[in-house]
Order: sequence, then C-alpha cells, then structure tokens
Amino acid sequence: MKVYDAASIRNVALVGHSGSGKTQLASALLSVSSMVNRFGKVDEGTTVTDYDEEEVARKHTLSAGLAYIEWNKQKINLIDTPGMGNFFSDARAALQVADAALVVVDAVAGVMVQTEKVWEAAQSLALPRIVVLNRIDRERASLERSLKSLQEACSRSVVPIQLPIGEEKTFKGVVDLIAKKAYVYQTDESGKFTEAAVPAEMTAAVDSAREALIEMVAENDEKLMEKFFEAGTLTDDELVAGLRSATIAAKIFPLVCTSALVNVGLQPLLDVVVKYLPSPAERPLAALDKDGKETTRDADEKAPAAAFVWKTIADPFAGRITMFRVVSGALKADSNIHNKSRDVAERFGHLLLLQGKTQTSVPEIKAGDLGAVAKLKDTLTNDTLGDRSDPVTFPTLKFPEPVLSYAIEPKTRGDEDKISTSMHRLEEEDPSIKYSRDEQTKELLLSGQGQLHIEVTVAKLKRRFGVDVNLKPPRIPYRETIKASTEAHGRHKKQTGGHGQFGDCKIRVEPLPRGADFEFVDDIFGGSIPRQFIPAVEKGIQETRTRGYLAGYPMVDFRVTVFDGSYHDVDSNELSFKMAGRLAFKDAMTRARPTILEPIMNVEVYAPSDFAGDLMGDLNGRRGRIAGMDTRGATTIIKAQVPMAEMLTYEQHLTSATGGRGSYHMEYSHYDEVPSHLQTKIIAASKAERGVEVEEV
Ligand SMILES: Nc1nc2c(ncn2[C@@H]2O[C@H](COP(=O)(O)OP(=O)(O)OP(=O)(O)O)[C@@H](O)[C@H]2O)c(=O)[nH]1
Ligand SMILES: [Mg+2]
Repeated sequence: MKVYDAASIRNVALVGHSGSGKTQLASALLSVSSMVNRFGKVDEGTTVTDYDEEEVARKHTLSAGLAYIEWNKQKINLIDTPGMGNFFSDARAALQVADAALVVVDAVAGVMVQTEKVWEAAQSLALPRIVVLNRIDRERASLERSLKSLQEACSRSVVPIQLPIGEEKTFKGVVDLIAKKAYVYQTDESGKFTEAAVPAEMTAAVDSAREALIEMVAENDEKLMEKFFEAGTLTDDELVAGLRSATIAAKIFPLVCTSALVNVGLQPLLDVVVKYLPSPAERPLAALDKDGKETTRDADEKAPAAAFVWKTIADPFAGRITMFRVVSGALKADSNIHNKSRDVAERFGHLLLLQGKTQTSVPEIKAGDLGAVAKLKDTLTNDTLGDRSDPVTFPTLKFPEPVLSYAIEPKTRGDEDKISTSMHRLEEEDPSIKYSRDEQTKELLLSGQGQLHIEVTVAKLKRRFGVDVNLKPPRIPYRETIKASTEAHGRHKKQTGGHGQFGDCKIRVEPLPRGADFEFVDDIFGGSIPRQFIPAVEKGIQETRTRGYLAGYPMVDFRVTVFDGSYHDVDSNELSFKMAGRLAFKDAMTRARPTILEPIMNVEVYAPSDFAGDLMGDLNGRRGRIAGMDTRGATTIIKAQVPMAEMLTYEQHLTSATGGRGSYHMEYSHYDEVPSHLQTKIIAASKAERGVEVEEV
C-alpha cells in the first residue's frame, strides 16, 4: 500500500436513512475498484464494512466502518455509517472527519427522517454533498419523485448530473449529463459496462436536464453568469470547473444514480468523487488555538503532527483500537506522541489502515489520511494527538444524553465486577451509552438512545466479553418538584448521657423554572448558625432531595434558602445540622405541594400520507400533542410532543401500522407535570418496587 499525500486523498462519509443501501454501496464500490475479489452482500453477511457479528446478524450497520479504494491514482477513504436513529452519533462523528458526504437515498422512498437529520448535520459543517439515488432497480423507484422530496426537504440545489437508463427492473445504466455519454451495464452484477451514445429516445430529456444543470451552475458564479448570458450556454470546461467549485462550496449538490445490488453506476460515481469532491489539501479543518479560539489547520505535511481521535473500538483481544484523522504533519510507526487533551505521553506501535476488519500495517500516515492504532494507554475519542509544543487541538464531538434506561442483572451471580469492567470499555467505544447504579434500588442501569441501542449493547456485552445479562423493563427517569413556596423548621436534639446533639435551622423553599435544577442560598446573618455548619445543612437537604419525597425520584427546579437557626456551644456538630436540614426539608414538603415530572419527547413521524389520520389518532391516544403537519410528495410528516412513558412501544406499533413504511425520530425535549391520576400509579409502583423507606439516624 502506497503512502498517499493530502492532494491525492478523498475522505467521504456514506450517510442516509437505514436501508437506503450505504453498506451495499460501499461493497459494490470496493468490488468494481478491485479492492476485494468478491462482491459482498449485506443479505449474505459478506460485506467489508458490516463485519461485526451483531451487524451481520441484524443486517444493519451499528457502528461506523472504514474502507479504502484506490481509483485513478487517488485514495478514497469511505466511512460507512449507521442509518438507524439510535446510532446517529457515529454518523455525526464520521461527518466531522470527512471532507464530503455521499447522502444515499432510496429511490422508492425518497427522503426519510434520517436523510433530513444527516443533511442538517452535514449542513452545520458546511460539508460538500453528493446525493446517491440508489435502489433504482426496484419497483416504484422514481427519480422525479425522489428529486422533488430532496428539493423540498433538503435543498433546492440538489441537481441531477446523470439520468437513469431504463427504470425499475430494466434499469441498466446512466447517462452522464456533462460528457453526454451513456454507460450501459450488463445487469448480471458483474459491474461490466460499455460506453455508448445517448439513446435516441432520451436525447430530449438529456438536453433539458443538462440545460437545468448549466443554469444552476451559472447562477452560482457571477463570471459564469455573464458568460451564460452572452453565449447562451457554458463550455464543457466552464461547466466542470463551475460545478466543482459550487460543489466544494456546498452550494450545489450533484445527484447520481445507482443500483448497489445489481452493480450499476458505481464506476461513474467513483469518477465523480475524484473529480468533484475536495481533497483534504483543499479543506482546512476547524481547530482551536492555545486559548481555545477557533482557527483552522491545513493538511500540510510539513506542519507539526496533529491527529484527531474520532472513534474508539473496544476489542476484547486487541484491546482498544483508536481511529484518527491525521490533520497535519505525519504520524510514524514505532514512535512517541503526546496526547494533548490529557497531557500524557503515548507510544505508537504499528500504524494501521483499516479495510473493514482487515488491518494493514504501514510505516507512516500523512496529513489528510484516516488510520488507526492499537493499544494506546490513555487515549479516548475526542482527544488530540500530536507534538507537545504545538498548541492546536480539535473541536470535540458532542454525544447525545441517553433518553432511556433499563435495569440489567447478571444471569450468573458474581458477574457484577465483570459487567462493570466490560461496560466501562463499551462506554469508551460508544459515549452515547451510560452505565450506572441506582443508589436507592441498587439496580444496575444501562441507559442509551432507545430500545434497540440497549439491546445491541447487551448483545455486545455477551459476544465480546462473555457476560450474559437479563434486561428488565425500561425505567422512565421521572423527577419530582414543588409547586408552592413555604417556610419550614427542622430541629434535631438528642440528649443521651454525656455529650448531646443539637442542630436547628429554618428554611424557605421556592419553585424555580423548569430546567433550573437546584439552588442553595445561605442567608444567615448574625451567626444564628455558625459558618462551619452551613454546609452540613446543605448536605442534609441535598441528600434528602435526591432521594425524592413522593416516589423516590430526584427533586429538581427549586431553591432552598436557609435564613435562621440556633446552636448549642457544646452539643452542636455537623451531623446534628445535617439532620436538622433533613428534618426542615421534610417539613417543607408537607406544604410545598410536591408533584411528579416526566420527560416529554419531540417526535417526528414520516409515513405515506394514507396513514396520517390513524397515526395522529394513535399519538393522541399516547397523550401526545400534535405540533404540526407537513406533506412532501406522498409522505406526511407529523411533529408531536409525547411523554416518553407512552413511546416505549412505538417502534413496534409504527412498523406494524404502516407495514414497515413509516419511520420516526425522537429526542428529549423537556420535563412536564404528570397528570394527577397517573401520579398515583407511579407512586404505588415505586412503593412496590422500592419497599418502604427506612429513615436512618
Ligand atoms: N434492489 C436493491 N436492493 C438494494 C440496493 N442497495 C441495497 N439494497 C438492499 O437493501 C437492503 C439494505 O441495504 P444496506 O446496504 O444494508 O442499507 P444501509 O443503508 O447500509 O442500512 P443501515 O446499515 O441500517 O443504515 C439490503 O437488503 C440490500 O441488499 C439496490 O440498489 N437495489
Ligand atoms: Mg449499513
């Protein structure tokens, strides 16, 4: 394997809705470029990028996978990403280290919920995008309909640079609108094709599509606009140059046509990637200087070495595998490097290029390229590696907070320690999961982005680390709060033989706005409580509020002010004031109208319009509030706010109600009060689960 320099590299992320064919596309691209001998299939579990056992079993990408292709003396790094919403953070991470995205769209379904999510994410990074309209060989595939949905949902500037030859089962090639040539394929999956003239019956359509493309390119460049008005058209060279710069500037999004399963249109796509997408040399990456100010870093080999870690894999045998982009300079095998985010030294052994799970050891990886290294001691995702004297670091990835928790218990007694060490490593691999222990129930909690995310994590735990756990029903992270202000008094006094205990405080509690969490204010003047005991009062209140009052959920969104109290010269101590704080708090709760809060989710449902009425009825039944409705072609988008407790079974419902044609996205919005009849149930359930609280003194 040659070592490539920045100008000969393209880093592209394959993103899009689940099932649009990203993994199959990566497989077909690897096959037509002879990087692999065999044309791997998702359905047969033989692709390069879905190599994890869990991915093979589920036929879905669950974690970003790397592959590379050599094409026209260039190296194309592909990052195949998961399309399922639960695993979005990996797609987001891939976009951060790519220089462009291939947005893969199913030509039958058009834009779907995750298409829009990845589009927004790419937009926020100003990333160049090519739309790959895939699965054109399928029944009801349509360029026209898909393009309309793309133009409505993503950008007016999505424009075909190819037209498909034939449709549905007869799809057999593409016409290149720029070169005005046809590529006609043998539709036997061999990927063999011949170049031909534009079919006679397509000339009118090709001319008008080419005209539309030229106009769009001219519109995006003043000089070209002038030429266009003078000459009535653009030359081929002007068209290519104009399209390239508008694509790199993320002003125009060229659309190409493929079938990744029948193996049609892949070589022209590779040509488009090389010709129209920027190399790292043309795209400085965002960086932070020594004061944390935003700057950029060029992919300059001569600059100090700097690499950004965008992903970590927890391998039970090889240990940690750290995946990075070399942003500037070069990394060399068998060398020392500094982890600038943690200020520790690290040592590289082998430097690796990844072709799926296959690792190739290389002596050097230069600026602009993607690579990996095994067995670093302290380095994790989001770290910057490089020269110690070079102050630059890179903006970090933000991982979503978990939205759902399940209690887990080991199938084998005594496996708790093993769970903890293995989960710790899985958390390193996937920062969007969290493992914790519920201090009250002593249960082990696994939190993540959704049911599937939790299930996959549990499966990884078993397959990779040999730990088998049972999943208990999901837990809703309820909170408690108060609705009224009040004052309260707590006095702790004990006289047992010699040394007594004495603590006494008065507090005021007041509700705060949602999301304010908790505030403690010390408003003691004149020493009615000595300084050194105030923290003890706070501690007593803190401990009590986290254990909740009604149903054992943490209390939030209120302020406690301690404003008076008294003490005893001999008998007062920390413990006594802690107890006084606790008693005052409990007293306050009897008048502060405590209540239970539940998480409310923002939900977006995409489905064929025929189902819209039923789906809205169902969301209403789930205590949802419909916030808006939109139609895009034949698809209706419903936006609603629904309590999380009602959404636990939604995935199954949507699939069965729409025959698998609906999709949805859900994210946390805010906390809101639970209706009182449901509060009674929550309190009863919590009592049954946690037993009666015993107050320890
Ligand atoms: N007919 C047809 N089927 C395709 C095509 N591309 C992919 N498929 C099939 O569509 C299904 C999904 O393909 P994948 O490549 O796994 O889709 P993906 O986008 O990677 O999905 P996630 O990994 O879940 O995000 C598989 O059964 C593929 O064989 C295509 O061009 N034509
Ligand atoms: Mg996939």
